[in-house]
Amino acid sequence: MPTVEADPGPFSFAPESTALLVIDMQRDFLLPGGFGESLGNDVAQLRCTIEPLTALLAAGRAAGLKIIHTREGHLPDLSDCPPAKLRRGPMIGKEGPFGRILIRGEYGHDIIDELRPEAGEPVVDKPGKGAFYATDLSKILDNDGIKSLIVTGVTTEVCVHTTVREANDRGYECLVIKDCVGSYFPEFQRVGLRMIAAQGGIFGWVADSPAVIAALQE
Ligand code: TIU
Repeated sequence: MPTVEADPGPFSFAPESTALLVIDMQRDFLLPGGFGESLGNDVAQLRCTIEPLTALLAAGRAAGLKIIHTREGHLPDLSDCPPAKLRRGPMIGKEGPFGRILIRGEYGHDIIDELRPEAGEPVVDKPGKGAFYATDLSKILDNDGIKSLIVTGVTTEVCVHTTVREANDRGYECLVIKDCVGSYFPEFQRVGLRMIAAQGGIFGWVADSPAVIAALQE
């Protein structure tokens, strides 16, 4: 069984029951000139994940891992966007540089070209930060007998954390890949990763992508 050197200890996984989860690698969050940058964020903090994630995706596909992508966003009429979210994110649904911000079907809502899903890879549209809330993710994982998740994407302390915390509660073993998750805030990236593996791996493990790729190629 592939085993990865991880924090707080070795992470072993069976490829046939492991999914590689790619969270919200969307143009609205990652493209220069996009929504994320318009809020004053430095998208370079997220874009540094693209290259390692491209390599990890290739290795995951070659090893036969199930690949699942997610996108955060809402219906065009915003009927699935809680008023409380809209109050603190009044730009959601407004016309942005890449179409209506975080609206399904818009150019900015879709996944960046470098990490385009391949045919047959599920793309889970989610209205919230977590990938389980109001989605079919749990059914998709159950139907394929998935027990372990290798988790990547953005942002570390928001959508990645929410998803991993719930996945852990649901009984999945989660390995978060530190160079394949990104935060606009270096401090949150550092502390967000520490939180996962602290206390003996309170809700997961943390490793870097070269260690996972090496384990997949063993
Ligand atoms: N995908 C995700 O993390 N959505 C966010 O809104 N993240 C922020 O950090 N804003």
